Parts: sequence; structure tokens; C-alpha cells
Amino acid sequence: MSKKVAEIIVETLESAGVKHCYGIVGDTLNHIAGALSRSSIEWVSMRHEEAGAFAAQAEAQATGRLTAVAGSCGPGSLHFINGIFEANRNRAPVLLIASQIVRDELGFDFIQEVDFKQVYSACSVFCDMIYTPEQARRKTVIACQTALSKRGVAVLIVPADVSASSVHDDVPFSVHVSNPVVRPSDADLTEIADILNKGKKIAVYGGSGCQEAHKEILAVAERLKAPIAHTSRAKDFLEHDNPYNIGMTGMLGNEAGYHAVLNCDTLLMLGADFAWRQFYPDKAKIVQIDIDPTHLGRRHPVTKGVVGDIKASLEALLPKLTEHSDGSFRGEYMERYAKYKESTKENIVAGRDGSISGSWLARVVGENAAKDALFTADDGTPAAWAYRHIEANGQRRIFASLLHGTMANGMPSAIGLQKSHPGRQVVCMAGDGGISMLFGDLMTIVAQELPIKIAVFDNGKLGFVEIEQKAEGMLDTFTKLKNPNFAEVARALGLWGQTVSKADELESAVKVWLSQSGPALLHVHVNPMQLVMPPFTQIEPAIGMALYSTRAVLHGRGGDVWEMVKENFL
Ligand SMILES: Cc1ncc(C[n+]2csc(CCOP(=O)(O)OP(=O)(O)O)c2C)c(N)n1
Ligand SMILES: [Mg+2]
Repeated sequence: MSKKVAEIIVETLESAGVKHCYGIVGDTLNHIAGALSRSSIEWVSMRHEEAGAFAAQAEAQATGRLTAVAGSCGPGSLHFINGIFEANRNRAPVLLIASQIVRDELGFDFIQEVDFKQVYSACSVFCDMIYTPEQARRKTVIACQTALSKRGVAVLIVPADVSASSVHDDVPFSVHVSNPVVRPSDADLTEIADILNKGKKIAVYGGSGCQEAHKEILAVAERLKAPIAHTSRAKDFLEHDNPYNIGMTGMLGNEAGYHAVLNCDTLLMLGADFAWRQFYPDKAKIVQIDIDPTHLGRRHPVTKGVVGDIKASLEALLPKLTEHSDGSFRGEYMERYAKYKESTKENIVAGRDGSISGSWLARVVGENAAKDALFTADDGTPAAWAYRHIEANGQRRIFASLLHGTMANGMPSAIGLQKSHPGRQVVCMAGDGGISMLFGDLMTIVAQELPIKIAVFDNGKLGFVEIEQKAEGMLDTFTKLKNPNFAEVARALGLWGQTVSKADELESAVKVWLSQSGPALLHVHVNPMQLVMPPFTQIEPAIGMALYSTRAVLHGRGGDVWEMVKENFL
């Protein structure tokens, strides 16, 4: 008996390992929805497609598994766009089934017609339409294979009449994914070893490409007497059980990581594609190893760039490295890092006036969450506090929008993490701006009975933007938010909800919140004046802050200036 295209698509997704499909149904998707309902793939009904894409990309990132999203034609499948950008930037294997109007009407500005190929080509590794029923299996196979192999989003555009058609000549194409071990040639490794063996002050700088290479990186750092700095995305993989760790560089980093990378004479960059160019050293020799050839030397000129998996490359490199004896460079930065850790321990406390600082909230959440908790954090101050103050231990993971930098990623990403990890504690650190942007999907959490724990960092504003404005010397502009009581909103939607405003009530409130068996939202009034300080004292922000202070005083807001100074500098 011949099969319908919809069945062939779903069957292929099953064979490629898809477990969940997030989306919202619509008429052009009906045949596919029907086939999904008869399959092993679980459909997760969302309230906003964008949230569905965030959920899918988090599941795909955390499991490495192909994860699907599907929507109706026109606005339905258009709504995924921001989450699809997030997925593709995070190299998350996600497949979007964008259902389309019938072929006969394409090209005539039919109601709900959107040219998805044009829209999604910019944020995918594969984007094509199934033009005929006979193409269905072959094209779905290649879409799945591309998403898994090139690590990104595949968009499969499926006209409604195609998905309803029968396939008479079904050829058995199937998905092949291979994981070759890639490492530089022996000649390249010798050249790299020559550079590293001559270095006197060597630093290792690790990025997210270091995920599987903890042991090898430590062995190289041991031999070269190098401290190990890392990007935010590599925190989960390099911070734990690492005696040579000197933390992050970049805006969220600390002065040890920042200065070690700038002051070394030789930098070994591993799986790192950090975008901000001011954090790269100008005088050092730089060796870069990355699995993606397009990353080599694209942020900063490098002395030698090679393609390879970090684990396999370092395994092959290690025998060529000579033992360095002078540990003074590493010692200096490890000491500076230890001092930084001590000082943050002293400083990250309750606000002086009994208020709750965002950094302290992050620390208390981190201290009380499960050892293997999965965290999400909204772009804005929640992500900054999460990366700075939640300790990695090799089991925990933090998911934030570090490459796309989008608001509202936290709560819907938590949905994908909890769906794919039913037994794990999933904790979302949300901004008041972030959570309200995709509020509707709190209802998905309730409907799906997901025991996600959400902390809302309510500073009554778009805080991160306000900090940027102050650093430019501007008064805060369009950043205020008139918020509801988020705990009441949560309770009205069926979650557990509680508000906390006083520092001395925070620890017990966090414990009660985390001990809830179902979905729970803790609404925390955090100090609105706390700044996120970069790891360096640059002249521009300092001038900006001074200008801001003058303007604020001239506008009769001397109290604000005093609050800011008291909270951040005294
Ligand atoms: C979709 C989107 N819109 C706007 C921005 C610009 N932006 C970055 S952080 C931020 C403020 C976030 O506010 P909130 O969630 O309340 O976090 P806060 O920084 O106040 O803690 C804004 C508007 C963005 N990154 N993404
Ligand atoms: Mg805010």
C-alpha cells in the first residue's frame, strides 16, 4: 500500500532520532499533525512558536539529538524565526517543518503566502521545499542528515497538497551521520609544538569546542605550565576540577582571565571563537585549533591556525610538547584568580539596606540547586549573574543566549530541557522583561506538568540596557517596566508562586521554592541599581558614568546617583 508524504516525513524523523516536536497546529499542517499523533514522536503544544524553537534548540543542545518544530503556513511558521536564529547560532540540530499553502497558489500572493526559503535561508544549514510527493523521503533524509552533520537548523517546506499526497515510488533513502575523528597533520602538530615549546608565558584559552576534552587540556596546561582561561560558553566544561582555572575573560570575565590572555607571550586557543576583538592579545603568538575552518583567524590574526577536534588534536600534540619548568606566569594568575574569588565571596551578599542584589540571588540559587541542575538564564543581568556566580561542577549546565543575545530565551529553553530530562532539576533565571515577552508559555509548563523552577529577577526595568545607557553617559531612556506581581500571575496560571523582597527572607524562600514538586515561580524584587562591572577599568565607561551622574543630578535625581554609588562602589 502506498504511503502519504506526511507519514514518510514523520517516519524519517523517527529514524533520525527525533523524540519531541514543538509547535502549533494549523490547516496546512493537519496531515503531518495526524501522522505525528500516530508516531512515537511526542507533540508539545506551545502558545507561541518562538518559544517552541527555543525549547527545541535547548533539547537539541543538551542531548545532541535532532529535535523538531512544526507550524502552519504564513504567520505560524514565521513566528519561529528568532528561536531558529538562536538554534542555528548554537549549532543545535533542529528541524523545522514549515507547512506551506498548496503548490498551485504559490507565487500569486495568496492569503498567508510567505516565501520561507527566502526568510529562513539566513539562519539555517538546509532550507528547501518538497516539490513533489516522490521527493519526500529523499529530501527529508537530506534535511535531517544536514542538521545533524553540519549542526544547525534544517528547514523543510511542505505544501499542504504535497503532505496529503500518496507516494507511489518510495525509494529507501536513509539518514547517515558519521563522527570522524579530525586532527591536524603531523607536520602541523610539529609546527605548533615548536611555537609552544619556545613560549615563556603561555596561556590556554578554551571555548565551547572543549566540551569533551577536559583531561587533555589539563595535561597540556600541566606540561606548558599554562593557566587556563575560558569563554562563558566553555564554563560548564572547563571550570570544574581544574587547578589551573583562572576563569572567564570577556565582559562577564574577571581580571585574572582577562589579563592572562592579554599578557601572555603565547596563546593556545582551543575551540574558541570569541567575538569581541578587544580581548585578544596584540603581541602574543597565537595558535588556534578549531573544528570549523572558517573560525581560524577570523576574529584576530593568528600565528598558526589548524582544524581539529580538541580532544584528538591535543592527544596527538602532547607527546611533542616539552615539559616547561617555570611556573611563575601561571602562579601569578592563579593567585590573582584566587583573590578575585575571595573578594566576590565577601561582596556577593545581601544589599546593605536589606535589599536583594541580583548577584546574591544567583549565588543563593546556585548554592541550593541540585548538583546536576540544568540552568537557563535570560539575556540581560540574569545571564551575567548566572555565569559569574553559579559554580560549575561537571554535571551542571547553563544555557543562555550568548551568541544570538536574545531576550526571553530562558523560560522556553527550560521547557525543552525538562521535556528531555524528566528526572533533572531545571532552573530558569528570568528577567522581568524576559519572562513577560513570552509569558503565554507559562501555560505550556502547567499543561505539560513540567516541574520547572523559575526565579524572576524583578528590577522593574530593562536593566542591562540601562547599564549600557549609563556607561555611555545617557540618562535611562525607555527602560522602565510597570510590572504585575509575578507570583500572583503565576498562581493565576496554575504554578506555585511566591514573592520575596527582603534579604533576610531570601534563603528560606529559595529553599521552599526549589522544594516544590511542581512548576514554581519565585518573584524576587532585586536591587535596581546594581551594575554589571566589566573585568577592566576602561576609560570610556568611567567617563560615561561620570557624565550620567552629572546629568542625573542636574535632572534632580541625586538620590539615584547616591543609590548607584552606594550599591556598586562603597
Ligand atoms: C528580543 C530582544 N529585544 C531586545 C533586546 C535588547 N536587550 C538586551 S538585554 C535587555 C533587557 C532585558 O531586561 P530584563 O529581562 O528585565 O533583564 P535585566 O537586564 O533587567 O535583568 C534588552 C531590552 C534583546 N537582546 N533581545
Ligand atoms: Mg529587568
